[in-house]
Amino acid sequence: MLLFALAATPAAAQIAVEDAWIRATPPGAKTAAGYLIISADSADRLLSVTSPAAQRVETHITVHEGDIARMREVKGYDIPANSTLELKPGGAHLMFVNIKAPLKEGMMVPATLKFQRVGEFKMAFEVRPLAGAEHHTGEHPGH
Ligand SMILES: [Cu+2]
Repeated sequence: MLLFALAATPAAAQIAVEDAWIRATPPGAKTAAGYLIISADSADRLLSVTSPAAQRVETHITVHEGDIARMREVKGYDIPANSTLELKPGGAHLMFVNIKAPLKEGMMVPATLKFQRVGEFKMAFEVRPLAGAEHHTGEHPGH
């Protein structure tokens, strides 16, 4: 009876991930930005991310200094209990560094998220087109 009771105990903390995607890369690119939304029912911290598609994955934030947006590496992200952490274009993002092959639309890129509380969480990012809500090439008046 005791063993049965222990086995039936549900996991204490849960993490859910949605809308995980990576921007497709132009030829020769060494880095790619990844985005996702993480929900946690207990306070947790995303410590690090690894992926077989890149030499390393850094956790970045975007800091605005006047008109200039700069990326800065941070040591992971806190996720308060019953809340979501949203990594999105123009804000916090994952930076896949030294990618091993170009990322093309429709590919799935596996990754492992490491959390302080729930431990490792395996998931995959969908590669989406380069031209999206935010793109930096062409079409700017005055260029
Ligand atoms: Cu970055």
